[in-house]
Amino acid sequence: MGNIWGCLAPWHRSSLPAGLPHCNTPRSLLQINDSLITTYRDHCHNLTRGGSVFDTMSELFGRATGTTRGIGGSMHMYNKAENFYGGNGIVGSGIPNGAGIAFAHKYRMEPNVCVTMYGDGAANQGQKYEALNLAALWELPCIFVCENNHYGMGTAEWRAAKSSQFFTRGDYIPGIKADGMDVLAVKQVTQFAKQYALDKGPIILELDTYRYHGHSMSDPGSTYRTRDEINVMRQSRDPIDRVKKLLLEAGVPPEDIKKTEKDMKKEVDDAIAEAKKAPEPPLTWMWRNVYANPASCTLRDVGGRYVTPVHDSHYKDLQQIA
Ligand SMILES: Cc1ncc(C[n+]2csc(CCOP(=O)(O)OP(=O)(O)O)c2C)c(N)n1
Ligand SMILES: [Mg+2]
Repeated sequence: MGNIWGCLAPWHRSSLPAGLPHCNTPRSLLQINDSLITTYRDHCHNLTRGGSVFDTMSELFGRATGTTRGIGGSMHMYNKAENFYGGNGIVGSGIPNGAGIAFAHKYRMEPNVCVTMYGDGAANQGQKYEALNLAALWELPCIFVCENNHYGMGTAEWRAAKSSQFFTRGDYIPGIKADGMDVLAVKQVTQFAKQYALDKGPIILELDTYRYHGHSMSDPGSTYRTRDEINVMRQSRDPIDRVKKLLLEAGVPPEDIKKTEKDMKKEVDDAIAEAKKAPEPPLTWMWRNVYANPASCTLRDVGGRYVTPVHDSHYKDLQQIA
């Protein structure tokens, strides 16, 4: 933990609705040209948009080899080349941004949608309703995905939301509720939603999932629910166990599944070991991506000193480490 910069959004096994972000064919499934924007729980999304376990772990450890070169941290992973717009620490802020990205797709007459994800806690925010209004008014190709894991920060959905039927809370925007722990259900509902969004405009998907852990390091996750509830969820709904069961039923040999699991654990362990050895970003990168043209201004730092930030083109060392 001591190695990780910023707030750790735990890499929950079930926090990303199974099956959503990466499908290549046919065209009605999500493609890499379809945009994705999400909450601060962005680690798995990064993996589905060109990221590796190594660059994800590097980012968590604040290393220069990270997805955002070690200066973004847990909640700020992006990949512009793969149309992944983050990753954002501000709850709900991805919702209007997602509507904006969908606007860009429509404006450029691209056959693509923007998948815009938010949590059940964020679903009560005012900015969501402004974004839904414009998305509906302009028939933007946006799939709004409410990742309903039933809990917010130190609280439960029933304490925070008058209605927890999040798929109905788009008023004039239609919604579907699906089991977010069922990879095939998510695939199917996403396929439908993409076609709908392209033909008619925005749609809401509420994907029912579950958060095994507390919200973050300061939330033990046990003050607003029982341990029994968590155990029952793990035993009956875990998305990975369900896929395993499906594979076994389809005749995949158990030893093949075991080998895959072993290989994946090794890949993660190796990536962690490598990431820990990687260099930290140099201090000169501090101002990168903060100002479009930082050389043209002078800044006063917290110590009252005046500094002139260096322009991005001076960061030759970036290429050396990248
Ligand atoms: C605008 C804003 N308000 C408050 C916070 C603090 N905060 C971080 S996460 C969170 C709860 C979000 O719950 P939910 O949307 O359900 O997401 P989950 O953690 O369940 O994935 C809060 C209140 C924040 N980051 N941004
Ligand atoms: Mg939640």
